[in-house]
Formats: sequence, structure tokens, C-alpha cells
Amino acid sequence: MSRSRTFAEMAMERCDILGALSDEPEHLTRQIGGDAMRRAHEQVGAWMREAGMVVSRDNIGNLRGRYEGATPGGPSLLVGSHLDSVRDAGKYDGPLGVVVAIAAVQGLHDTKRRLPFAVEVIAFADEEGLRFSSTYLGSRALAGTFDFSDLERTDASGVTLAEAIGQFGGDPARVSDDAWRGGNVLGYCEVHIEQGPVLETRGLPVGVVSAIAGRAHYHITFTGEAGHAGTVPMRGRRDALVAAAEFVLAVEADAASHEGLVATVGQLTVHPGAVNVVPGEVAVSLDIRHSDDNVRLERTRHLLESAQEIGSRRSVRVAHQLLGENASASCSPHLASLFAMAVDEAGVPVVHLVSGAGHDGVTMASLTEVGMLFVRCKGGISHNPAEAVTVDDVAVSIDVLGRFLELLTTLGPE
Ligand code: HGY
Ligand code: MN
Ligand code: MN
Repeated sequence: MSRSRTFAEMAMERCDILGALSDEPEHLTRQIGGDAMRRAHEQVGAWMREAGMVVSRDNIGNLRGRYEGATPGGPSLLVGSHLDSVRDAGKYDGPLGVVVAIAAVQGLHDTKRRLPFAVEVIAFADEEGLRFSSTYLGSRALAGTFDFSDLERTDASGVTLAEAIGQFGGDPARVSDDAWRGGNVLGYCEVHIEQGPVLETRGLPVGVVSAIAGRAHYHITFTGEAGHAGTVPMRGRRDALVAAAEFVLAVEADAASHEGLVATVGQLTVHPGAVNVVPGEVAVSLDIRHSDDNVRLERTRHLLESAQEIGSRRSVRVAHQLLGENASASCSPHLASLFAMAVDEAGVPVVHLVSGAGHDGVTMASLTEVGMLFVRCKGGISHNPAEAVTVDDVAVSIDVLGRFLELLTTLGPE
């Protein structure tokens, strides 16, 4: 059996192990600073050490494993993905990239290979932003773009990010120490499930990522007037939920009529939320993305104006708050070409594709060149416990990543 196949079987087992480490009993949810993350760090740290890495954890809660190069003090290549998840997640979104990166280093360690650069595996703390409605807290800390006002963000139980960092063993006052100080960085590379249908449609196990779509997400409140469901006449109601519902349909209609635009209302809360009360206040989320930032900005403006128009027509006040925004990020043409060569060497037709999903590479692009390799996932399903990959495709990704390291060694950085 090939080494990549053996490593792939180990990678799948490791995703199963991590998939059982959850903050919620009935499904997979793993958040920054939570107990499940602590247990995940114990496992991943042990696998990193087995692969010859020196393991550390920074203040924000990224786990970092370093495999030195032939010449200490030389450049570093960062490779990794995230260990946090969405709620009721699949077990490959994030962890697959971490265990594949460890497998690549294991291959070097087993053959006592030292490359002309160090390989540092990063398991990011918070790519999904579930606990604090944030974005990319772990990679922002590493890239040196952390926004310290984020320390005051609170989770559903009122715990601040600063408190969560402290409880997890970090020092919130020293998150700036997490910024990369390790000298020259050759790039940041991530192996990740595609989370879309392209590779499966094309019958390909892996693909090279050319760009990551830009994204913005908002919190929008509709404030009407609560009232007795039995006595307030239908005419003249200021029903916040009906206004929000009209907005949700407007979001879907607008995104469906603009090529490449995706817009989603994933969260909706109703106050007071009683059967016999006309809803007084409703809060919704808006997640909007497009690979062209101008289109995203223009449609966002249109949708926020639509919300105001719906509100004034229904005498419902509408307010919005931008929670996070990332411009679209191009991957490094050089790293993409090395991945393409590696895919070709592995005997796989090369396809380049844009990522509709966000990734830590969006923030790592402010520190260094970014390269990504996508792995086919069943039905393109993700952010769903039905998320699935095959061991054969994972074996291809490990083989390709290993070839990529060799090509970077022989052909060098940009
Ligand atoms: O939302 C995203 O695209 C990523 O999974 N955080
Ligand atoms: Mn995700
Ligand atoms: Mn992800």
C-alpha cells in the first residue's frame, strides 16, 4: 500500500477522533476557547509531536507545530487550517487540512528529511466565528491584524473574548505577541474540502484554488410594536416578523437574479417570541458574498435600502450593524502553479476554481502568499454532519501536498 494511502487512512481516523470532540452533546460543535477545543489540542498536539514537531499554543488559542528546516533561522512555510466548527458541523471542514498537513510533516520526519525551510503547521482557533460572531480571530492574530476591540465581544452567555482567552490559558493583553516573528515566510498553504459541487461534477479528486470570494455579514434589527394577538386588528399592526420575512424573501430574490452572488439569512430571533403576541422585535443575520467586491458592495447597499423601504412601509424601524467584512483575496499565482504542477505529477487533470467559502487564507494574505488545494466532498455538502470525503481523495491530497513541498524545495518561492 502506498504511503499516501496509509497516511490517508490515518487522517480519516483522526478526523473521526476530532469529530467526537464537541461542546454540545447531540452534534459536533467546537468553539474557540471551549473544552472540546482543549481536548482537540491534546490530540493534535500529540500527533504533531509524533511527527517530530515542537508544539506551542499562542494567546488567541492557535495550536502551532514547528518542524525545523535544514538550516535553523531559514525561511518557513506555514501549512494548516482551523479546528473550530460551525454548529452541528461536519467533521472535515477544517480538521482535514490540519491532519493532512501533519501527514506531510510525518512523511518528512519518517524519512529524516529536512527541507531548506521549516514547515509550521497551524491549527487555527476561530475561523468560523461561531462563539463571538467574529471572523478569523486566530489567523488575524498570527497575521498581526488582530483588532483589539474584538476582545470585548461577548458570547451568548456574556463571556468576553478576553475572558475566554484567559480561561483557555492565554493572555488577552499579549495577543499581539502572537503575530508572526519567525522570519521570512514562503507562504501559507491550506488543504480544505471544496464545500461545493465542482470537483464532484468534474469527477476530480482535487483542484487548485485561484481566489477566495469576498464576504460581509450584518446584524439587522426590525423594531415594530408588540401587541395582543387576539385584539390588535390586522390593519395597522407593526409586526416586526412580517417585515423581516419580507426582507428575507427580498434577499433570496436579489441573490437569485445576480450571477455569482450568494446571500443568506442564517439566523433569526423573535422577541418576545410568544404564541399570542404580535412580534415586537426581530433580529436577522445577513451573509453576502461575491468574487467581485464591487458587485457585493452594490447588492449589499441595495438590500440594506430594501430593508429600510420595507420598514417605512410597515412602520417598523430598521437598523443594521456590520459585523465583519473581507475583500476577495487572490491566491498566489506562484503557489497555485506549484500546486498545479504537483496535481499534474500525481496524474490528475488540473482544474482551477474560486472558493465561495471563506478561509483563513483571506487574512493570511496580509502576511504572505497564499495557496489552497481543494478536496472533493460528497455532494458538495458542508456545514452539515453529512459532510464526507473518500480515503482515496484524501490520499491524493496528501500525495499532492508532498509533491508541492518538493517542488517548493527545487523551484523555490516567487
Ligand atoms: O463562512 C465561511 O465561508 C467559512 O466557513 N467560515
Ligand atoms: Mn466552514
Ligand atoms: Mn473551513
